[in-house]
Amino acid sequence: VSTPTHQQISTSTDQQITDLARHVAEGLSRSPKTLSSMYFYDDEGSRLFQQIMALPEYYPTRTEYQLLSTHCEAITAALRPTDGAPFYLIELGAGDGLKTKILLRHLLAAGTDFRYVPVDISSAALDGLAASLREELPSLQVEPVVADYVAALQLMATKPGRKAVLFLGSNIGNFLPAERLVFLQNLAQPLTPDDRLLIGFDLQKDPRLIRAAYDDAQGVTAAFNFNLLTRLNRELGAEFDLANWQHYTDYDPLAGVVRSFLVSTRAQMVPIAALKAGFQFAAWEIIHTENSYKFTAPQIQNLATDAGFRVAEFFTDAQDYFADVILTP
Ligand code: AVI
Repeated sequence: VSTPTHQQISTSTDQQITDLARHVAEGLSRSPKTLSSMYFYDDEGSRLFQQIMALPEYYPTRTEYQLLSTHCEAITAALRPTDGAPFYLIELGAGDGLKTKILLRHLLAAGTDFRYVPVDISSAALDGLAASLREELPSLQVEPVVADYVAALQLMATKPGRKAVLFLGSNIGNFLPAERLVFLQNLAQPLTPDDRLLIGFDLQKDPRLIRAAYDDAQGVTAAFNFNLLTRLNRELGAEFDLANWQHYTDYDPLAGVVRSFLVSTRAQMVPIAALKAGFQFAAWEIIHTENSYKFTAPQIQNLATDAGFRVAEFFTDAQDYFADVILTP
C-alpha cells in the first residue's frame, strides 16, 4: 500500500485545466503569441529540467552547487536563528533538492532544530525528493507540499514562528520585472525581521556562454520547450504537430534576458478541442515561451530594496557567474 508522502494545496486538476485553457486562449490571441514557462513543469517537464541541470552547457546548477558547498558554513549560519530557536526551512521550487542537501546535511550535523518544507508544483519530483531524503538523511523532519507559488505564499503565512525561505536556481529570473517585484513584495509580507530569505540570481556574463546554456547540443532544452506543446495536445486536445515547430533561443545583453521561442516552420492552423477553436500561425511566426533574466549586483541590490528587503550577505562563486543572496525584511 503506498502512503501519500505530500500535502496537496494546489487547485484541483479540473481547475488547473480550466486555468491552462484560459491562459492558452488568451496567450495565442496576442501578438506576439505568448505562453508562460510556468506551464513547462508537468511531471515530464520537471524530469526534463532535471536533465537540463546536468548538461555541460547549463552552468547555473553546478555553479550554485559549488557556491553553496564553498560557503555552506557562512550560509547556514546566516539562515539559522542566532538564539537557536526552532524554525521552518521552506524551499520554493525544491525539485530534486540536490543543492539543498548540502545545506540540510550541514544544519543536521550542527544539531539545528528545524523542519524542512519543500514546495514544488510537480508531485512526482517531490515524492522523489522525499524518498531520497528518507534514505540519505533519515533524521530530517520533512513536510513536502505540492503547490504553485501563489499557494506556497499562502502556506507560508500559516506556518507559525521563525522561517528561512530558500528560492534557489535563479527561478526569480523567469519572472518579468514587474511580476518579480510583486512576487518578492508578497514574499516579504509573512516574514518578520528575524526571518531570512536565500535567493539565487544568475549573473550577467559572456553572452555566448549564456546563450549556449539554453541551446544545448543534445537538444534537451528543445525537448523541454516542445513538451509544452505535447502538454497542450494531451490536456486540451490540441493538435500541434511537433514536426512543424522549432526551438529558438537568444540572449539579449541589453535587456539581460534569454528569450525562448517555439517557431512555426510553416503556415498552419492548429485546432484546440477544449477551446472549440483553431489558431492560425503564419510561416516563421513565434510563440514566446520563456524569459530567463540575468542580473548585475546593483540590480539585485535595487530589487531587494524596492521589495522591502535588506541585503544581509552576498555570496558569489570564483568566476562571478552566480549569486546567492541572504535578504532580511
Ligand atoms: C527554472 N529556471 C531557472 C530555468 C532557467 O534557467 O531559466 C529554466 C530553464 N529553461 C531552459 N533551461 C532552463
